[in-house]
Amino acid sequence: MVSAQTKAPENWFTLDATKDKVQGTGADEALRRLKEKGKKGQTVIVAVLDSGVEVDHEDLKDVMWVNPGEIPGNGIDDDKNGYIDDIHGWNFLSGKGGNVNHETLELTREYARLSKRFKGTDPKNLYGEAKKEYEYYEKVKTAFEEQRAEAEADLANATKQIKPIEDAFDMVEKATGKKDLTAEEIAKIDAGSDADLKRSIAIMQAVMAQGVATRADLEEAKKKPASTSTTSSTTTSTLTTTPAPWWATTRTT
Ligand SMILES: [Ca+2]
Ligand SMILES: [Ca+2]
Repeated sequence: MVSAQTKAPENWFTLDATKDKVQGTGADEALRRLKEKGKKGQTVIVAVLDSGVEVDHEDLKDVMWVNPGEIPGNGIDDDKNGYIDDIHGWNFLSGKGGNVNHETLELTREYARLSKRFKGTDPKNLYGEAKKEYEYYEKVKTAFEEQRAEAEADLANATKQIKPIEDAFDMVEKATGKKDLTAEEIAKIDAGSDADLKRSIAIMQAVMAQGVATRADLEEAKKKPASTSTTSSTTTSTLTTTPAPWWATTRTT
C-alpha cells in the first residue's frame, strides 16, 4: 500500500497498477510485453487538443511533428497558413511560442468577443443574422454571469476558510518572533497553558501536512482556485477543431 506520506516514484505515471502496485498508465509494462512479442512500432501522429506539451522533453523532442512547409524562427509564415513559425503546430490560446499563465475559458473569450460588438446595443435595431448573433450573445452573457457568481462565491468561501489559518500563522510568528518555522521548530514550541497558541500550532501542523509550509505557500493557495490548473503550453495542431461546449450547442443558426 502506498500511504499518503510515501513520496510517489518519479515515473509513477508509466508504472502498472497490478505489477508495480502504482495507479499509473501501465505504459512501461505494455511496452515490455510488446517488445517480448517482437512487435515493431508504427508511426502515429498525435494531435493535442488540450493541456500542455513540453516540446523539448527528452522523450518528445526527436519525435515531435514538424510542419514541413515552415522554416522555424525566421518570423515569416512560409507555408502561408496564417501562423508564423508554426513549426510544431500552434498554441491557439496564447499565440506564437507562448505559455499561458491565466488562461480563460472559451465562455469568457466568447463573452469578451461578443460584448465588444453588442454591449449597449438595442436589439430592436437588429435584423437577420445580427439578431440571431445577438440572441446567442444574450445566452453567453447569462451563462458567463452565472459562472462568475459561482466563482465569486467560491472565492468568498475560500477566503473565509483561510482566515483562521492566517490568524494561526500570525499568532505563532508573534509568539516565537520567527517566520517560516520548520515542522521541527513548531513541534518544539512550548505553549504552556496558552490554549489559543496550542490551537494555532495544531492548525499550522495540519496545514503543513497539506503542503502549506510557509506564508508564501499560503498566499499561493489563496490565489489558486481549487478547480483550475493554470500553467500550460498548449501546442495544438492547426488541423484540429474543438467540439462546441454545452453552452454553445443551443446557439440558433
Ligand atoms: Ca505557417
Ligand atoms: Ca517561418
